[in-house]
Amino acid sequence: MPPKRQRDQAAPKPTSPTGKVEVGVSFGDDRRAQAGEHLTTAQGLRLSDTDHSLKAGARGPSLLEDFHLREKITHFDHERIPERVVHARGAAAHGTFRAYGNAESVTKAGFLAKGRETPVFTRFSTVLGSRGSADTVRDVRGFAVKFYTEEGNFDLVGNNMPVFFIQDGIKFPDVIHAGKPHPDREIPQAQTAHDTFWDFVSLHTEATHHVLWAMSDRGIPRSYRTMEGFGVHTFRLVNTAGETSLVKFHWKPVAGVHSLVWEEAQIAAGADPDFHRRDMADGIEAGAPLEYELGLQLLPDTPDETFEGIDLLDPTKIVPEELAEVVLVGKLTLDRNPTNYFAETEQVAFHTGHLVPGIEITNDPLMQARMFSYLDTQLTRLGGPNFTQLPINCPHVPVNDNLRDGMHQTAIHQGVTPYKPNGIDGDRPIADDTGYVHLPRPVEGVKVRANPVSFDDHFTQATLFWLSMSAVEKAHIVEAFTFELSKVYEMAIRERELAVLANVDGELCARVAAGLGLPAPTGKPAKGVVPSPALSQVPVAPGPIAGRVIGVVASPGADVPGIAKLRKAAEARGAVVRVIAEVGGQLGKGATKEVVERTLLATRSVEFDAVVVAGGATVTDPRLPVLLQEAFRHCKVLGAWGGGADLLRAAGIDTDAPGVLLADTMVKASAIALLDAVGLHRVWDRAVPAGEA
Ligand code: HDE
Repeated sequence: MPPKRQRDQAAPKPTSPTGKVEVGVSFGDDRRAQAGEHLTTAQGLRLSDTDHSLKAGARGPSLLEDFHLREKITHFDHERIPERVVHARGAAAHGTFRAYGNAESVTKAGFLAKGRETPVFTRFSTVLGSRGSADTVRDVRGFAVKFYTEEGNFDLVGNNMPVFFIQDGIKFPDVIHAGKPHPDREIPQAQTAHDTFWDFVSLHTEATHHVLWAMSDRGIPRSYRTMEGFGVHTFRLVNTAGETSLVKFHWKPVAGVHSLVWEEAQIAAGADPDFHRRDMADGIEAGAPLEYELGLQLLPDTPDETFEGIDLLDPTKIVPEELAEVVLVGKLTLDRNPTNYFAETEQVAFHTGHLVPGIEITNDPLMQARMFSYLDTQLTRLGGPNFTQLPINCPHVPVNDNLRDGMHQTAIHQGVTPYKPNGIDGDRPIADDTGYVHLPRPVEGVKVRANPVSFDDHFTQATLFWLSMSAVEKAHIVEAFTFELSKVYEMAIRERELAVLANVDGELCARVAAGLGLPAPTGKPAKGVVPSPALSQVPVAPGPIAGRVIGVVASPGADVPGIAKLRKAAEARGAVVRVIAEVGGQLGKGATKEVVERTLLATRSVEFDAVVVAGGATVTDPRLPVLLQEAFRHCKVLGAWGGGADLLRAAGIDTDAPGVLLADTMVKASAIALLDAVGLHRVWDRAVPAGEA
């Protein structure tokens, strides 16, 4: 129990950040929300006019005594806080984590106990771009989860790729400075297709494995819903008996792992820079939550911290799933959008040091540096040490920390003994071994600036990644390297990166070199590397389509009941149908009406996972062929029923090509065929000759 307030002491009357004392009474259900009938100053003074400053005459200068003008402008002047130096662009959602209970034997972490439900807040982000940059750029995505557990907050601050560019955190400023826009002109924004990035990674070859991931389809996810997540580092789990295991954390999306294609990502960056955050917010609003299962790759805690020759302290290495199974231990459901972007998504503060009993970090030198960085960065970003008192950061358990004062202190601490040991207050609060105990482990060594020798292999796992890709994924990787390197001005950098690729795979190097019109150097790629099929993201069977968008091209006179049938079938699977027409308004009469949600002027193909032309549709707008051709080129499912097929043909679409589904009428069977095809995500047969995919 905290010490009692003394008789002679008082404290400010309990209130909320918005000054409400009473709960309810015309203020809605949240005391933190501003409400009330009248506009006031920050002091609660009712205002009579907020449109005119106080002047010496209607044509005169403004008066210094205008406290309302000064308060309003001063607050506005300070609305922005520094954006995150990395991961500035992000979007987040609230949800719940439900544990299956099968991790109880390996960790005492309470939130993994059977049936335990833990509130969470998850923020997804890009790394390099500024806060206002586009969502669909080629980049790594952050996947940061804050669990408000019964033992305090646990933050799993991961990415959508399982490896990192650097092995030691001391190189982080280097890789980020190289990836950020050039310091002189501040271009290019939010991308790696420029000289400094490729200069750095071609010299710093430990980045090669991560660069392969970034140039693969993983660098341009379809949506947050279809991204895997990874803790990247190896962590240590501790169970109630004090036994330990090493672990790699995985998030497996229920919707499968899918990506955009590069041209689509580029168009989306212009047509809808909010592509991913809109997709997440719309999906949640429409009742299609984002779902992921938490997976543990459990590895024996051996003295050399190595598994099958893979050094588990090296964050540029994965453990292939074929060698160590990913055991699913719980489900994350994100089903509520934030109410206020700034208060929640911007102010949330993650930290790798927010740990709970049963989970410890390892000596991975990248992880070790992160333990310093995350707390430090919040001091500047959130303006002082009390950021944990912000509603989004507050633990959901009692806090009794003896930390005092500081900028923006909102707690009113009682007592006189914020120190230990103390005799005055019976040495409370208590610190004993019911709390977090760092498992005793021997540490010894010579003080050096060095890495283990096992960190020196920079290429074998890059080769493993390349060899694990399907033909279409390989083609995308070649295209991405060729695109990025052709944006590099310095020829020496292009050549140096080709020399790096030569050590990954001769074919990869030759194909990129051919695209750049340069000779392909020879290298020494590792031999006998066994591919890991789990790394490929091409689905073998139709997956869920919740949150997917099907565009239906229509016009007055189109088969509106047919559209309604398709909508019903799509909505039953959590997908959305949007009607596209030349002009807005409503189609159909009576009970079966369809609202035109997109006009050809205001949409692009990138908004849709599949495009279908309704029977009876007549459209002459020249934007339609562009939309259909883009969807075809991006290997999306196309379809038509009745006379709609004529519009496909008029756009130059080969209606005999794979993934172009024609039907006489829109009946249940045609809807099912179409939706199953969307479940396969793309029609890769169109991109790659049959048999090679
Ligand atoms: Fe971060 N990283 N990071 N990082 N990181 C930040 O913390 C840092 C690293 C990751 O949505 C910063 O609050 C260092 C790896 C995510 O708010 C900062 C190093 C991984 C987010 C920081 C790394 C990450 C961050 C910036 C090398 C994947 C966004 C603002 C030692 C496992 C969290 C902030 C959010 C954010 C430092 C490497 C993931 C500066 C020094 C590896 C998802 O503290």
